[in-house]
Amino acid sequence: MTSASTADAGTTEAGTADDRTPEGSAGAGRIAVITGASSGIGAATARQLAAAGYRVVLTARRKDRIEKLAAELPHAEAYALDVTDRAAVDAFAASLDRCDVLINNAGGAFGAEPVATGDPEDWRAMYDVNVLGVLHMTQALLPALTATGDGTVVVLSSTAGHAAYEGGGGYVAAKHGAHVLAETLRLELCGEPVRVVEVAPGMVKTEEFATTRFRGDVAKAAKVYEGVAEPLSADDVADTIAWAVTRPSHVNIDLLIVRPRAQASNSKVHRTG
Ligand code: 8X3
Repeated sequence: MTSASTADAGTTEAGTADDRTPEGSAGAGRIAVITGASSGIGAATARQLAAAGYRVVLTARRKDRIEKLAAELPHAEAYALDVTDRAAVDAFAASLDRCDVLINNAGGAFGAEPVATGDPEDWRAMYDVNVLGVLHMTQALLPALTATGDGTVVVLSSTAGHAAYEGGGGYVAAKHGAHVLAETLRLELCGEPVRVVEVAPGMVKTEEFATTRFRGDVAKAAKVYEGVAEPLSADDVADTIAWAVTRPSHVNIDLLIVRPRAQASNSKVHRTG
């Protein structure tokens, strides 16, 4: 068990319901840390890894949300954490007894302006959370991941990390950064007992992604998914993450690009109506 409950004042532990038996056994005795676990893909991944038998450590800035989710899951803990705060990340890492899997999910898009008019502060914030957040968590947990003899780092990039699109701006730039971070890390860790997996989702309809990007403009956010019969759900993406993580240790799924059938590229989407 992690020692999250005994760490600093920012720490909370909730819902270690040891009387509930997880459905799966792939993760038995293993600990998975998930960033951005308060909603969307992060929360869905926490549910699926918990179902696979992992003890999950949910991290996010919104303590109330991760505490609530942790209380619903078997063997789950919540730890309030901002991945852009290096000192806080280091304190978190020091509170763990072990870490087998790190899911770098925290991220997001702020704004959809063209490059000519994008706000540099938005660009900075996106670089901070989508790239430096991954760097902080990975650097801090790499010793623990290596020590297990079978560690896995997952980087949630995006199709925005593989192709540019108008209005993608700082998000496209930051996700390209996350993509090459994963690629570089995989090269550098070759020979070490740590896999590096990148999952790059396309159009995923979550409660927050587009609304955050459009600064709370719900109508604009809804337009993103307008006429698309079945955008991906957070569960669809979590399913691919859980699959990649639960492959045998010697199998490294380098990169999964996951889109809905109706989306052939970032700019080619089939819409009806
Ligand atoms: C989200 C995919 O197309 O909005 O990461 O950039 S997209």
